[in-house]
Amino acid sequence: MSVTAAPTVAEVRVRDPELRPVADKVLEGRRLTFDEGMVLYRTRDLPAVLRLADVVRERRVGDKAYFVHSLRLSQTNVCYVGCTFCGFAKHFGDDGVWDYDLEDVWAYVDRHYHPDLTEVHIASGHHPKRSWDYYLDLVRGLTERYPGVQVKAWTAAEIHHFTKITRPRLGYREVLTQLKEAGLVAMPGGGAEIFAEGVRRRIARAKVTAEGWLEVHRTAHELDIPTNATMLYGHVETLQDRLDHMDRLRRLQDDTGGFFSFIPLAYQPEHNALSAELEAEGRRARTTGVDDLRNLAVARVYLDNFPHIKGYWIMITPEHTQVALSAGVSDIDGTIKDERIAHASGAETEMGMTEDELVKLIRDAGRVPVRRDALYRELEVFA
Ligand code: V47
Repeated sequence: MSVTAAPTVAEVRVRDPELRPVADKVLEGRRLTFDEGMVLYRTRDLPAVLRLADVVRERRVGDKAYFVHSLRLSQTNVCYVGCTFCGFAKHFGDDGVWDYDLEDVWAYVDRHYHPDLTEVHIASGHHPKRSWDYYLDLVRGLTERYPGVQVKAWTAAEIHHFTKITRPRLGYREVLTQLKEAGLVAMPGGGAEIFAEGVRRRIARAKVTAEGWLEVHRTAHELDIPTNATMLYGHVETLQDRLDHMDRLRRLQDDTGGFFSFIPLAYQPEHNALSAELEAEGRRARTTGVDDLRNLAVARVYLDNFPHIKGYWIMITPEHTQVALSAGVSDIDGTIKDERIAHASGAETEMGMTEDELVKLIRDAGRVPVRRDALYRELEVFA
């Protein structure tokens, strides 16, 4: 299939008559309505949905698939927000709690440092006692100590928390401006969970609201801080909730163009209150491979203004991520090295992968691996 010549519906073999007009629109490069997006979720013709997503992916990036030399840093797991899906948060005095001073942060990065390290991705808990200066010093210190390493930090939920600890109280714009002046280069997409109010109230009642999350990202984009967006799925949300989530992101992206990638996060159902609640109801929430693939494919087709859909191998396994490279995914995150959040909720994948493993994973899927930085600039093409 060539990158320029648009395949026809016949060429992508659409068997479901309800999907045909939707497929026509996708192949013509036209935007889908909400109802048409729902057809992608509902149809039994999953192979056609995956092929459509692959066409959209190929039109955007050709044969390339991206990864980054990254390090995850969670400077603390102290958090009192109480999201029910989370197995990561601890309270002071709990077993397994950690709370790094700046010296501990430098020691952590030194321990995991690699000459190709490009991005430190920071996400953590809402710590009730750390001062605002601590966070600025953390970004400044990383930027000064590790030249060439970009700081991608914190989630919109944490940015919202920072506005509450500043005295006098700062707004999103001031908090982000000061972080940017300290060296912040980009922001991760965590904390979005599911925007739909009913579900958000059940799983993340005390967290930043959907509107707040979107406002933080809008403000970041206005300040030229690019960001990502996530969606936590596979728990108590409906398929409409998932598409509604994507729809709100698509509208914000129309306004700002500041998102790089969309990352569906498959719910990890161990050691958290939500999994216990569901078990008490006689339910067990765990996404299947087909659910993961369809979800990524729907995202690729529906989010027509997002440069990349990211397959997060930590949560959906490297094997499914590899298959997802033929279902809309053009980015597989990175080496990561020390992932704590998904593993606290039972993820069974490794804590990190080597560059060689990522390159092989991409090559074996028939794609050309490209090592990128946090701003998606190409650093190395593994031809
Ligand atoms: O903010 C917490 C989610 C996020 C669970 O921007 C859970 O490049 C599933 O945001 N099951 C952290 N998810 C991860 C994250 C991320 C990952 C990869 C790439 C990027 C990026 C961002 O994980 C949290 C929360 O939304 N999370 N607990 C759980 N049990």
